[in-house]
Amino acid sequence: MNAEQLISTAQAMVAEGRGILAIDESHGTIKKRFDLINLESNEDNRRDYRQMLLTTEGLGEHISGAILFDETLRQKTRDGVSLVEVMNKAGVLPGIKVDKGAHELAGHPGEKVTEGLDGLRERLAEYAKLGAKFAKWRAVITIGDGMPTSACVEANSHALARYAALCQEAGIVPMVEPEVLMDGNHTIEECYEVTEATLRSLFTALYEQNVLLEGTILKASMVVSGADCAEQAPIEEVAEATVSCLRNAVPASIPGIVFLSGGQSDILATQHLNAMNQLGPHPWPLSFSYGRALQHAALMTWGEAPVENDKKAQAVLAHRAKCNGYAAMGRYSDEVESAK
Ligand code: 5MM
Repeated sequence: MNAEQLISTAQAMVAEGRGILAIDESHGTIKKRFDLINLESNEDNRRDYRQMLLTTEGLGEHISGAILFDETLRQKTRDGVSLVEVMNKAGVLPGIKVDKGAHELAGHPGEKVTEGLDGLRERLAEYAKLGAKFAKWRAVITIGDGMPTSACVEANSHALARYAALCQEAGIVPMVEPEVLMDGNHTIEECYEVTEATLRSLFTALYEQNVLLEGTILKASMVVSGADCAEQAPIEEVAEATVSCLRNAVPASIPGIVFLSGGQSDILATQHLNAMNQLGPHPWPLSFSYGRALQHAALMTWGEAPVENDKKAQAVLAHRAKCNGYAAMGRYSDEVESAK
């Protein structure tokens, strides 16, 4: 493990005003996204779409890295240039999703554990050769009747920590993502409690597995009201609760925290990030690693005329990236949003 290299990659991922583009949808998820634009999910269409995103002019200005799915890391543009090369030229670090998805946790109906540790050492060695600089593993925690159980939280933390240690051994920065799902009618207070317990469990596991925190990025969910909760906490409350929860559970040695959007609208995800940064300074940079909240509008534009609309969709992506880049500095405003 080269600690210096891990630390400098991790710091580059959360450089000022920059964040991560999450385009690591597995085949099942990208099919759901393409269904929205009535497009078949086949290898060429997935390449065309992701090529469009990654060849956006000036992408590196507000995007420090992009998380890819295995297929994309190996793909080439229609002109035969590897997408990894395209990213390197744009100053966008290549990342790779290495988990094998969340599966039913035996003995715990309704709860999931993320799989993918078997053979991970060998897969990481190959990904490093293919140019991956960071990796991502997502665990999902559900809030519900009697959930989460400590068995579920601990099983997921243990897997995240084992994955993180293997990444660092391979010279790859681990992005650890314990996502507390927004699904359900729970209150923001319940979300706070579960998120804090999940983070405490995760950092205990990372410590036990000898993971270098300075070379690790946390991908966190925000502390929000459940999607079906009658009372939705306003932006300021979400910002204060999320920051307070993180300050209580995340060591200051973590080089940065990036958020997932989890089903929030594009603009709300940007507003939440901005509000949190306006409460700073914080012990760590707070930035973004959005999937849907960065891609949705661009996907809709592209879907009207795939490939033909590349430039139009790229302008939409560049705009969302800029808005979130500003939010990562606490400088987002209505003027930034409407300046297209
Ligand atoms: C892009 O979506 C990612 C892949 O999910 P699947 O393995 O289920 O296909 C997902 O992990 C994503 O990186 C994060 O959840 C953030 O995405 P959102 O849309 O929540 O910002």
